[in-house]
Amino acid sequence: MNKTDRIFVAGHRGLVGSALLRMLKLRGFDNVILRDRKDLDLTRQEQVEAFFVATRPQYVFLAAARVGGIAANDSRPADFIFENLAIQTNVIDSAYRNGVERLLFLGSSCVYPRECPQPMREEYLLTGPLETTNEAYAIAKIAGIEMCAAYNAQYGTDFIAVMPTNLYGINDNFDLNDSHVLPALIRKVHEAKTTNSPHVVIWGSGTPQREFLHVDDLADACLFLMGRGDAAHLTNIGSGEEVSIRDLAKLVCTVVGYNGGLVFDTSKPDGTPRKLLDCSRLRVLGWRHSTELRAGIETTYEWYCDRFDAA
Ligand code: GFB
Repeated sequence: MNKTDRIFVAGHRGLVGSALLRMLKLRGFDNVILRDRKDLDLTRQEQVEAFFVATRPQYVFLAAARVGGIAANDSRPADFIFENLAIQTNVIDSAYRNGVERLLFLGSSCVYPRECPQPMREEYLLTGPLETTNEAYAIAKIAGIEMCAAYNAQYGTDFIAVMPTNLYGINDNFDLNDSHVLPALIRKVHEAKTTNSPHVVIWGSGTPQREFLHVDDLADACLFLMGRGDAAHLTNIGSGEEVSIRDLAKLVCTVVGYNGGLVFDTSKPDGTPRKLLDCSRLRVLGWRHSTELRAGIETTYEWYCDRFDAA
């Protein structure tokens, strides 16, 4: 990828897309193509085709997606399967028809089977049943991964897919119903502290394990892979470190400076018990994450306070 190449970041307002955009700008890529949703609806095939014909991007980061935490996935499976299938089908096909040199598709670690051996290697894809709380989303993402592979096989395209672990960072969604666990905990604990509440409610049993990666590390890994001819069709991206939801909640309390208790609401789902990625495929290429979890939560919490607390 050269600094003057035309690069389309699909989904540049989201957690991942905005991190990709920051990193591309920082590294001097000055020909980045962006569209807001009101100007380009990626779920509409004609709009996407016309956009690709008009702009002819050479590289595409496909970070546009309907995403959400466990409750959003569980309660709105139709939105998650329709929007993701539509967006990725339109963008991947238009990328092929308009000669895109390389496309990077964002998958998710929830594409692996619920009872997958840990840590999860790329070849474990499609070897068992999925976690039910995010099955619709996972099936859409698997279709995107398979679509990239099918276009590469039949048309000789160079479309790669990455599987990030659970992500967090600035520009995340802090809505208490729809968000992922880390932004939800930052907000809940901060609000408990400011209202002198004696405890914070944590969904589920607190025993599930999750692996977290700061979104700036994910963006760095995506640029790293986009620039390498030897990147595999499928690559896991994670930190290699797991934490239980209970310990994560305690860490957020420490960062926020909250001394109250934790109450576990077991009427809420736990989701998959573990989903630790095996990242040896990426490691042998020489990439490793640089932001440790505590430091990443600290900067995200600072950003949250600047952004929302003043308001
Ligand atoms: O981050 P999260 O929503 O998604 O939840 P998943 C992770 C764990 O944190 C679950 C618990 O065991 C939740 O029950 N948890 C505790 C909370 N308190 C909270 C809270 O206040 N809010 C939330 N959201 N969780 C998603 C998938 O799964 O991960 C998506 O649904 C996607 O498909 C994404 O793969 C990365 O890790 O369970």
